[in-house]
Amino acid sequence: MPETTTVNSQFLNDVITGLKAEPKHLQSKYFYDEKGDVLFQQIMNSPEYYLTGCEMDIFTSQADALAETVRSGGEPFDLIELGAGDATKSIHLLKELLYKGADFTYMPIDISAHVIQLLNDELPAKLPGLKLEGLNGEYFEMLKKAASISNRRKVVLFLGSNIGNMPVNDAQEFLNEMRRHLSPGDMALVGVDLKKNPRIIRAAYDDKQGVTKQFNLNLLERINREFNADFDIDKFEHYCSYDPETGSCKSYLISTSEQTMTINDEQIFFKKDEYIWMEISQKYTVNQIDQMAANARFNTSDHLFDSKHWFMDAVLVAE
Ligand code: AVJ
Repeated sequence: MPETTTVNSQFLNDVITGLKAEPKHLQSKYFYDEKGDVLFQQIMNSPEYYLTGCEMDIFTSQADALAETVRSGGEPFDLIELGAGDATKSIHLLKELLYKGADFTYMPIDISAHVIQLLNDELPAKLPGLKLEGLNGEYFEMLKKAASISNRRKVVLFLGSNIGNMPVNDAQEFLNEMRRHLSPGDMALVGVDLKKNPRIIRAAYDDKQGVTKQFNLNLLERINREFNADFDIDKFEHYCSYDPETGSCKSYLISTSEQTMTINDEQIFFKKDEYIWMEISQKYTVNQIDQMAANARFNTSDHLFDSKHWFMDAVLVAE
């Protein structure tokens, strides 16, 4: 299939560019192959990883208020979710909107065709009456497509602290870009992990069972599997840092000895203790997000918090 080839060669290019760079880095968006999906599920179920539970708390205990905010006024609208996954959180909102008789179409966008297929197959049975239009592709391309399908008011969900997977400047640019695809009055609900006790944050990305370590190592294994490369997984250890000043939490894989690996006829040399930067999970303050939203021409109309105030869903309205 030509599409798979394009996707794979992009992946291969990114891997080789990243490994030849100084310092070395890989992109966390490639964590999510079949095995990576399973490992991420395990992370979400680990006692240390609080993010999912916190946002679930917001979506269950404030479902009513959230649904009222989202349907504001009652005109028909499109509910577009970026990176829908299995929709375990949004399903509570969908249920509440249906219960209130809101007129909306749920449009999950995901880069994984498999994810869209599953939602298409399973959601309508779970939620009778739901209008569903799954879009398989890149976020902003599909946002454009959504706009070409309908001209109704849009509500965009970008949950789970996915915005944290970008450095602050890129996150700002992401909000700017999202705003360009929206019209005044359109809404975005953005899930943000907040700055908190540094030990709690570090523990979430360095769980005792070592699932996060496996999650990171799986990307090396994936590269071995898909490109016939020869990473020696046993010669890398996982390290994670959190800087309370900047709010950036970063994951690394560190080479425990001098070694050389080969991918696609390229030799990649590692010094002992040389690292590959794998992922950023940026944490924010409420004010920071308000400021970034304002920079992107959004008004923050509401902040929803979990009971511990560890996580926030910010309600942004396009100016
Ligand atoms: C899916 C990007 C929100 O950064 O918290 C979890 C991914 N990485 N543990 C996060 C992740 C390591 C997660 N996001």
